[in-house]
Amino acid sequence: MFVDQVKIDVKAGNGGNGIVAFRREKFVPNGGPAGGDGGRGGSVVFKVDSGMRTLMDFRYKRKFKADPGRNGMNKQMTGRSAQDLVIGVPGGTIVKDAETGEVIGDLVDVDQELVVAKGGRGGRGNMHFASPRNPAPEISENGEPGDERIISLELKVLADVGLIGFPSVGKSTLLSVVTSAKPKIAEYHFTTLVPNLGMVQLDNGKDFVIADIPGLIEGASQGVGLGFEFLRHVERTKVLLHLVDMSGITEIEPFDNFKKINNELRKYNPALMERYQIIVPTKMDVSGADENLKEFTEKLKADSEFADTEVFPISAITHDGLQNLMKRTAEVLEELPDNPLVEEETIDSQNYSYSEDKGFEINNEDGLWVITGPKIERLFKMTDTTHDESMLRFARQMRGMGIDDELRSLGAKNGDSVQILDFVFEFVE
Ligand SMILES: Nc1nc2c(ncn2[C@@H]2O[C@H](COP(=O)(O)OP(=O)(O)OP(=O)(O)O)[C@@H](O)[C@H]2O)c(=O)[nH]1
Ligand SMILES: [Mg+2]
Repeated sequence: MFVDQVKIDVKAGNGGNGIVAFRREKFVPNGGPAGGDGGRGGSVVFKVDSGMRTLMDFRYKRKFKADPGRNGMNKQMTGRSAQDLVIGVPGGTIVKDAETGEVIGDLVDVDQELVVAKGGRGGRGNMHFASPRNPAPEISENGEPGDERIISLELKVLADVGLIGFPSVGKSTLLSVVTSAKPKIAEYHFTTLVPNLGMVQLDNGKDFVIADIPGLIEGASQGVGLGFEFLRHVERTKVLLHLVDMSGITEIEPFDNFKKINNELRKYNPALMERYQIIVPTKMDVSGADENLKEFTEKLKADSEFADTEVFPISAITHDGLQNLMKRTAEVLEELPDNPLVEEETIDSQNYSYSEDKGFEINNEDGLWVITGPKIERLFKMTDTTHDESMLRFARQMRGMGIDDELRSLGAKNGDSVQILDFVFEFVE
């Protein structure tokens, strides 16, 4: 099975906690603060692996978790940082946030990397909180939580040339004679169920990649036949070779089919109509093919939209016309600008992090003030609730964010209960 779309969960490692510790020196009952920092949590990183062709590996493994950083230690020692979790993906993988649909990145080049979930930084140990007023602070930070999100991966085959056409017109056969690929070939429709790739190597040293795409029929853009699933692979090719069967065996009305398939491309994505298209009449070795081609060409010349489209008839059996077709295809590829591909909107292809607006929201649930929001929740998770001083620091941070003011303006009274995550405390004026 060809897996070209998956949803996975990724969780980066939390930072290690900073700790509260004091130096112990001979004859000094309580030396200075010496609690070390936590180590950084591992990030989850995608990396293009040239050996991968599909998203198959993600079919059964859908949860990925990087290790947390280690906690700080006494004697000011920093905890060990965790290794990043690097996950291989095939070239051509588009990474989206599954919840918002936003494109996080487009992984194209070999070894290209994308951080999809950032590891939390380590919390600071109490040695950082010493001040002249508080030389022996009992404050330390917990590690920052690692990012956690649901990601969708979508694979779009990366090929220079796409072979399109009605089923059984000879797309796979053409691929098999111009490249070393060995696709399945048979006389029944929809033999090809997944795209096949092959590399054409010309005598002049040039090469390009061809994708054989499952057959298209009328209604494909609405899901008829194998549907539009595979039209998305067509989107990334630079040149389309549109194969039309001249043997009279499969295509009852070749010109009509040719127009219908173009209509499906247009319905799927109008930008596909600007893609360079070469018409390739096939099976020219079959008797009667010449007459069928003549009729086809006449209709083509009379068509306002496609009259100027180039035509390169071939026979995959006798190899007639193959060289000319490959030569012309290579020429067109060279003449075309580098990237006429349909580009997806990318936020930031390198790194991505959540946007934090105000950082909190306050709701009153049956008299209980419930504070939510990524920033305040992160700050809370980084608070070591076992030390009063750390809690006082958190109270100051809340005030700094404007939470106290907003609670007051919403009508909170002295003694009301306030909740953040699973922690409840009293609102004190
Ligand atoms: N006579 C003749 N037969 C051909 C030629 N090319 C392909 N065929 C035959 O046409 C039939 C269909 O060929 P495929 O290459 O499987 O067709 P396809 O377009 O890949 O079909 P789907 O994968 O079903 O969309 C097979 O029986 C081939 O042997 C040709 O040049 N001449
Ligand atoms: Mg095929």
